[in-house]
Formats: sequence, C-alpha cells, structure tokens
Amino acid sequence: MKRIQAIEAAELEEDAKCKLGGWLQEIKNLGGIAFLKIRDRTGVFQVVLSKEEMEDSFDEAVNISRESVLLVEGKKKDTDQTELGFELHPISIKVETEAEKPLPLGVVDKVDAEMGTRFDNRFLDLRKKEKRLIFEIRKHLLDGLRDFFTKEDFVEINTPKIVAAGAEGGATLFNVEYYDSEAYLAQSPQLYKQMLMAAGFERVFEIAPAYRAEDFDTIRHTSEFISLDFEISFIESSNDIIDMTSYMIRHALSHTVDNCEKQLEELGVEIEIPEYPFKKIPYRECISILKDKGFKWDEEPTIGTEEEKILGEHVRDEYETDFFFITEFPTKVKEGTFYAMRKEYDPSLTTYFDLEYKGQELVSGGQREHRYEMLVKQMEEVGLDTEVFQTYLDTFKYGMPTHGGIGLGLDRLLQQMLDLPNIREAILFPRDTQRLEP
Ligand code: AMO
Repeated sequence: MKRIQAIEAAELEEDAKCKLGGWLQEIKNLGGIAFLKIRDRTGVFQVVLSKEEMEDSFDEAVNISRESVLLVEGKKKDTDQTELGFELHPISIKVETEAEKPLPLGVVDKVDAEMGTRFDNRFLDLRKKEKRLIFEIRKHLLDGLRDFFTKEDFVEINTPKIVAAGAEGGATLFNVEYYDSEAYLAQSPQLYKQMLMAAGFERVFEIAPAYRAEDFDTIRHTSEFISLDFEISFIESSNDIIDMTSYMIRHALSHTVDNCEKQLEELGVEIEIPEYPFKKIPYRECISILKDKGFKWDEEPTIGTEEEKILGEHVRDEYETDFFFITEFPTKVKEGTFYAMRKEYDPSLTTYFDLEYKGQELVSGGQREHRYEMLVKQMEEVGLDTEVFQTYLDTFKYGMPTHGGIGLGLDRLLQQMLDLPNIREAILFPRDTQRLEP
C-alpha cells in the first residue's frame, strides 16, 4: 500500500484502510489504551492502541522513542476528538528508524531553546510548524516575484559568483583561492547586470546568493544572503526604477497574501500591500525630520540603524504606511558607489535611493553612469584602480544605453513581512561570523 498524507486520509470514508507515515511526536499511555500522535507535513494524526488487542506489541509500541519515523497501516475511524477529525486503528506499525535519546532539541516544547542550539540542530528546529511555515510563505513570495518579472518580459539571468573585483567596496570581500590568482565571492551581480545592458538584454533579473564579509553581528546582516536584482535600460530617470520597484513589491506581496491565507493566519501576520505611488522623501528632508526629533551627530549627519527606525515610525504615523523611498542620496554618502549617476543640476547629489520597510533598508538602487569618460572620472575621484575594472569598463565603450536597477535582500523582505526578530529565521542554514555549519 502506498503511503498517503494525513490530510488525504481525512477525506477517506469511515473504515477505509490506509497507510500513513511521520514522526512520533507524543505518546499518551493510559494503561489499557494509548494514543500515538504522529506528525507529517500536513498535520498531526492520532493512532489508537488497545492493550487487549495488541498484547505484547502494545508495550513495545508505547516505548518507541519520540521523533522516530513510523509507518502505520490501519483503518480510519471518524471522531470529533482530534484535529483532523479521524483516528487510525492500526493493523501494523513499522518503526522505519528509531530516534536516539535524548533529543538535542525538543520539537514540541513550549519554551523555545536558545538560538544557537536551534541553529546547531536546524533540521529538528525546522520540524516545528511555525518555523517551516516561514519557508512555505517564502516559496510563494518567490513565485510572486518571478510572476511579476515574467509578466514584465524580463529575462532571468545567472551571473558568476567567483569574481575578480568587487562591486560594493573592498571591506566586505571574501577571498577565494582561484588557481594561480586571487578571486572573491560576488557581493552583488550589479556589474554583470550592467554588462548585459550593453549586450542589449534591456530587462534582466537574478535571484541568487550574494556574499559579504560583514565583521559584525546584527539581526539584519548575514555573510550569505539571497539578493534579488533587476536592471533595465532606456530609462528616462531613476523614477522609472522606483516605479518598477514599487510595482514589483505590490505584485509580490499581493501574490503572497492571496496564496498564503492559511499560513499567515497561523503565524498571526497581516501584510500591508502599499498603495502606488510609494512615499518618497529626499535624503536632506530625512535629515531635517531627524533634527526636528532631536538627533545630533558629531560630524556629518548620517542615516544609520537608529535613524532608520525613527524615520520608519515617523512615516507610519504621518502616512500610515511601512514603505517609503529615501531619494537623492548625496554623492558624499554614496561615495563608494562609483557607478551612481549624479544629478545633472547638482553633482553633489546622486540619483540613488533606498526603499525602507518597517524602519529598515530593504532595497538600494538608482540610475547608473553610462558615459565612459564620466564613469572613469568618478572611479578616479574615489581612488579606484581602473585597470582592475577594465573588462567592466570596456562594455561602456561600444554603445551603452541609459540604465539602472536595484538590489533587494530577499531574506530581509521575509523578515520584515513576517515580523521575524532576526534575519536568520528567514534563512534555512544561515552564515555569519560565528557559523559555518550546518
Ligand atoms: P546594497 O549593498 O545596499 O546594494 O544591497 C542591496 C540589499 O541587499 C540586502 N543586503 C543584505 N542582506 C543581508 N545581509 C547582508 N549582509 C546584506 N547586505 C545587503 C539589503 C540591501 O538593501 N549593487 C547594489 C544594488 C544595486 O544598485 O543594484 C547593492 O548591492 O536588503
């Protein structure tokens, strides 16, 4: 007989024979009768054991260790005493594999274990429904994003993750031994997206890992994250990118809400679908809002974690939304970003923006400088060795359209959407300064 899932068994007629399988979550032994609660992906089902009917095998069955994998063939009996509306009267019980005792991490314990213990034993941690639901929602979020890009006629790309030069500055590069030369793990696919604009692709997107050697521990940074990037050409201004980003967010969130009603209800989460157009606040205006709120800086004003949080609260109070763009980043602030197009009327400002979500940066992007001479000039200004970037620079010499794009941290989006306390909860096997395993 083929194993079916608990939820499928619930649909069967009374007395139908079926085979179910899962992890033994709990045993309730009342002496003459015992209940096994077994969990599969779809729910927890109950198997009723009778000492009178089973004799010796009863004692064996009630002593099986928790979290062992069992296959049970039996008869379905309807009851209103269980979550799924049925219980199974067993014909045979097979212990597929027995779990060792004690478990390094409880699966149904009321109190959550320390985060370190949970992530050391992530496969057990993920047996908990509320942890697994996050990844079911993530799947629909990704579907929503891909669906958007398909509708908008984008090409999905994969760019190299072993690269010769960084896109986001040297400080966060991971070194890789690459035969006889030095290489790095890619921080962002940006330079490749741009090269594909020179190749005439016009609209590309990528969803792939990006690597940053962040040497600090925060609830919103990891060393490896999933970066969603798009790039579009023949744009008139960075507003075209802001618009595309806004439509993308709206589409992906609506798709998730439409497809994850059950999961979101179980997690007790409501997701805002922001109205178009999203609120835009120029950087200098953000600084004056912060000044009005009593912020003071020793040197130049900056927007860091605390500032972002306060701005997020301000926008929520004033405009009833958790989303807003910070626009017109000063050239000084985006100094490392040598490729940013500056405002024609004021080169001290760039066309770069961030999208903030619940007081945290979610997206960075803007219009790129597409004119070869200007790009070289900007690179020299920040002291970059143009030779290192020569293959990238060459693509600007033979016809490059106006273009721009964004990078979005997918794990951060999920973290903020579901109000997760730490970005690591949105990642199956996170990587940080302390963790390389599992
Ligand atoms: P930026 O460096 O701002 O921009 O990154 C874009 C987005 O990626 C996410 N992110 C991270 N998420 C988790 N852990 C990290 N260590 C981490 N670092 C970044 C954030 C961030 O907003 N090349 C540009 C994009 C572009 O202009 O196309 C870039 O990478 O959500």
